[in-house]
Amino acid sequence: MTNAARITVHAGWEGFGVPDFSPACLKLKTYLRMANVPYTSALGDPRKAPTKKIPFITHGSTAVGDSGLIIEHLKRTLGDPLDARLSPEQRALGHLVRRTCEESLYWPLLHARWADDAVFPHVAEKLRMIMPPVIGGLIVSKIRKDTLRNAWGQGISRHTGGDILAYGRADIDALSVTLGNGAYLFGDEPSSYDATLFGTMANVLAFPKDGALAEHARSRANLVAFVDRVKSKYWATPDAKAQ
Ligand SMILES: N[C@@H](CCC(=O)N[C@@H](CS)C(=O)NCC(=O)O)C(=O)O
Repeated sequence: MTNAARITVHAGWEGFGVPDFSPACLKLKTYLRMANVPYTSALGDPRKAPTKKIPFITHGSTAVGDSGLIIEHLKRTLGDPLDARLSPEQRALGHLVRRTCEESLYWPLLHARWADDAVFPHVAEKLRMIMPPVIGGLIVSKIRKDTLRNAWGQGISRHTGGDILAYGRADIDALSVTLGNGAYLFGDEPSSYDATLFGTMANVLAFPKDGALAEHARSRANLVAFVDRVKSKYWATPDAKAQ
């Protein structure tokens, strides 16, 4: 795929053994790698993003936010090397996989990272890396408060820890059965939906590593092998940093 205008991905960054510890950011960067689209990456500040969330991209003079909308934009402007071959049934199943990752399993993962007082300091430490030195701690506390308010609004944190875990485990099991024994969701070549599955599952497995959600994910050998496969094929090199 050729690309005249430069693409900068404003996203998260490496941490906890994953190339980007934001599932949506890791999905987008993996999509770009799978589609063979060159990009550089920059630390993403949600406050500067079109949707106030990361990732967002600048592509020439155009800025686009939201990993799903960005991928649609890339397909429109650069072509669709990964998904063009998929049947309507595969697209429908891929869509359900994507929604399960992003709208369902996202929440137990968020809860595991942000709600537990023993786990959150590790997240805070990573966030502090892009914060101003003196007031950075206060900003991180505010982000945590807002995130936990969102988790309450969505409903996940109104449940017991056991129920939240059961909710996440059920999603992991469904993803494992859907993936089956193939290399990727739809055969030997990846689709955009594999990028999504990787963005989520690599993060579930990575952090919190000792948590019950990761422990359950480790028991699903095909998901573990899938994450290893995508990592070794598409993440042999780190991101080139934007100047
Ligand atoms: N639907 C969005 C979700 C992106 C998202 O949840 N981004 C998080 C980081 S993982 C974020 O920017 N959070 C900052 C905030 O909510 O203020 C996408 O796929 O891009």
